Amino acid sequence: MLLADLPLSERDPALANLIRRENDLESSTLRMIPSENYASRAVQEAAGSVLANKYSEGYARKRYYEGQQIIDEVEELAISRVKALFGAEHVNVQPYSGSPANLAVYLAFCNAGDPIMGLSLSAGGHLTHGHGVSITGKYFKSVSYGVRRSDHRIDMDEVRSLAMEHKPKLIWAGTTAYPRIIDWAAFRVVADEVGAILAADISHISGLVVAGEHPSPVGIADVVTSTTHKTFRGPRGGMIMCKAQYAAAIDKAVFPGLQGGPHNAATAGIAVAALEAATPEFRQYAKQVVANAKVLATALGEKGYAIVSGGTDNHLVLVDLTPKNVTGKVAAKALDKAGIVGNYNAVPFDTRKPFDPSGIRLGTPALTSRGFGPEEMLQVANWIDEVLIDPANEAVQARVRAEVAALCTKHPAPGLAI
Ligand code: DSN
Repeated sequence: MLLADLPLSERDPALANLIRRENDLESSTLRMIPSENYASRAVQEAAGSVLANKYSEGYARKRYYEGQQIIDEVEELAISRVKALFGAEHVNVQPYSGSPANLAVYLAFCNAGDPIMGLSLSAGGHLTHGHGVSITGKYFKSVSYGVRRSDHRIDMDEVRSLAMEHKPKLIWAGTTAYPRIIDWAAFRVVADEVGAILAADISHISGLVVAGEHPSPVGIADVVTSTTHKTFRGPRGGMIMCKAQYAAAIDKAVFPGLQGGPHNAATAGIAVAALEAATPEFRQYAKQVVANAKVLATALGEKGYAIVSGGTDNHLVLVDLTPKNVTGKVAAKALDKAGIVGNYNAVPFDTRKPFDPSGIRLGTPALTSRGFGPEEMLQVANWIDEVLIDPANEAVQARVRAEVAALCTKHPAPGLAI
């Protein structure tokens, strides 16, 4: 047998073993990072397929390389499914992920030095929405808006007054750590008032948008970006939807502006994810993601945790641990030892540093994908509390980890090897 035909377990046992261990970790722990999920076996098969062998700079029917008979069909299938799902006029499925998708938006609409606006990272925005350490904060004149101190909602009065003052070319509406509904129409009004392009980044919530669990910005925003692996439950990847009038600018910005050949296997995975997202099962999953997050927020609130914004409308809960006298990093590490995997996160108006902030961010997409409902979420809230009451208590962490693993056995994670 040729070396190239050997299975991974024989060709590279060390790496195969690492993958098996990651599989076991994902199987036996509660994955509560809100941006993570379990892609289906079909999505993984497509995303790990022979399509990755092919180079295909350009777009379907207009490529710079030959041999595109199949690739063109793959890309057209992904585009047509995503278009139908979101009701988008134009779709580009080539961005490598969310950050390149967002960079393509800048390239399509802005010049270096132009003013742009986005939600600050500390209030729940994303690095690529103009944060100072990101290229988007260095190459553009970035103006950040925040949330209100009183209720942690995006302050549309501030958005408007900053927009009137700075006249941004581009306004981002989109979040990574914001538990509430985004009012796309209110952003549209401000963007129109100052003549700005409105870009909605729905990376975290695209699965909820598809299912009608969060209002859609498609048709309101000029351009909509998303990753494909979060609530949408596809492969690692990105996509951009836009009004027809911006199609050429967006396509040109993605290729040749920013990227080379698209990752065709990822494109295939997006096509599969879009097929899956059109099913009643997916709608039920998305509904349960939100219901589970509400149960978790309420249960933790009742145990004395400060829940940012007082609750949640989406897939995540941002917990301010200040009343519990434990820091975000200490909490996240203690929970990780107990098999509950989240991430430490700044809370609005945090007085602590980003590397050890006051909060943790917990999401329900992956737990919901493995079939958790309200009963399991109450159990999860109890475990979180048991661990955080004494985050140095390794005996409690070990006991909870064993109980977590037992519950996980009852709810096998989809898409994993047994
Ligand atoms: N890393 C993602 C998240 O966790 O929200 C954002 O890109």
